Amino acid sequence: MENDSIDGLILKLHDVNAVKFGEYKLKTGMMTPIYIDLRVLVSHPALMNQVSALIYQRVQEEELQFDNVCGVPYTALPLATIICSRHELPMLIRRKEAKDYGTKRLVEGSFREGDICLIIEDTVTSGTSILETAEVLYSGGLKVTDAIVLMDREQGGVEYLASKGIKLHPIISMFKLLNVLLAANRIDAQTAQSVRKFILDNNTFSTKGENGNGVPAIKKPCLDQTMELSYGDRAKLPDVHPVASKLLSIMEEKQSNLCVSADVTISEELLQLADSLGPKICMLKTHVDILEDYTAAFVQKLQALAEKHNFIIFEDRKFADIGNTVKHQYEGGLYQISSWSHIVNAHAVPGPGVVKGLSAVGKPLGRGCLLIAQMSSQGSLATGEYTKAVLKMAEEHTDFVIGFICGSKISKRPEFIHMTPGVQIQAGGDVLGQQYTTPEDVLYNKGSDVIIVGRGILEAPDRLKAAESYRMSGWEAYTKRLSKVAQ
Ligand code: 5BU
Repeated sequence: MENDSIDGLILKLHDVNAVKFGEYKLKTGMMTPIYIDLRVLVSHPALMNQVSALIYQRVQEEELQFDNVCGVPYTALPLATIICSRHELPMLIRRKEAKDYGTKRLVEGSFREGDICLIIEDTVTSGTSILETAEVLYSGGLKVTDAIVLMDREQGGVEYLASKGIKLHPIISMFKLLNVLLAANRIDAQTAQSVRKFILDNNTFSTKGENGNGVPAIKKPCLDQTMELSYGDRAKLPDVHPVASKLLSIMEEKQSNLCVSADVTISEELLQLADSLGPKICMLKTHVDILEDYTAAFVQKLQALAEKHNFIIFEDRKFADIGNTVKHQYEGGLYQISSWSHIVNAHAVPGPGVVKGLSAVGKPLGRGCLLIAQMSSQGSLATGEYTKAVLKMAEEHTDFVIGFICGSKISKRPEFIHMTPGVQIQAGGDVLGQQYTTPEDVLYNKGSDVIIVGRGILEAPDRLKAAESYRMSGWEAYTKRLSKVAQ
């Protein structure tokens, strides 16, 4: 099915007020922040035709086999009528109440015992309306194998109907609808996020199962279905850490997901790099312990440049000791890292104490921390179960941990930022086990958020030109990813 036509339809449905945001009560009694009211469709004939055409297109794509068609009364009734009239398909009408005279039939139209009837519905929440109609059809001797719905609220209808032997084919899903409205600036990120949370928290099928209604409990909808937000939208999420929010806003504003790894050994050269590449980057990564001439005055100048060019400072210290020791390493010693670096990182090897120790120092200062979930070097032990344990540790410390150093996206929480080192324009490696992959691969295929580039820029004949080319390819890969996911 063409994406453009679905996107256009969603916007039109919003135009005619068939999609409303606020506080509404559903038929089930549940309060909802989004209400879909497709009853208004009958006042918009062009829209009626468009919806009917999309439903029929879906019937063809799925190669559905059936003998007659029934629209769930009342909203889907005219849709079924248009489809059946245009394609000369036999239609059935389900009565809501049997007449008390004449035939007393609940299903109008002619059919034979064992005929398969395709059900058409406008909106599905739990799937009970479709089942009610199916049960009336069953009592008349018909069979139901498939149903098509224009709008699926993704609250368990598909699973519930599947458990009853009916395959539901949705045309528009709730997450798709939110994506399109958000991309067109019809709603803001907060609204989209609160609706998304509501949908995930209110799966009628999984809760029914717990209540012993004979419906097996299943997991909530898979988070893979969640929408991909832009950096700017993620910066505004209610639960995002202030440092993550700042970084994401910078990325959006400067159209840059490039972090330069300023691995030079003379402080003046580092400052020059920061000043010249500052406009191209969202973040500057340092290893201050490789500087030959570190001074407190140097970090003051670096902070001033971070202000001037609006970038975040990340000292790649990789803390990896017990909580009490990392506290001292972070706060004290020669470098007093916590006083100037917005972000630091840590290995999870010591257990949660390392995060707790760093957090005791960094949290009051409003700093953030990345956990090293994977490494770019060959033979790294940070893989598989270890990576999963790091993810869990991060989820338990979201007041301080803002994301990961990793090779690919490991968490679906949009509040976490994924950063990947080992990036060059051409894949390859160095003699000491560093492994490189390309900006396109990291951002588009692997779903990471930030590319960390050192020698790819530092060893280029023109560092500024190289930085601009990494910035551009990183941004292009990210925008391509956003448009891919808006499906
Ligand atoms: P390169 O010159 O682009 O290879 O530099 C990569 C930088 O990222 C360098 O400072 C490393 O210390 C850092 N790094 C990395 O390469 N791989 C990792 O897994 C981690 C950090 Br963690």
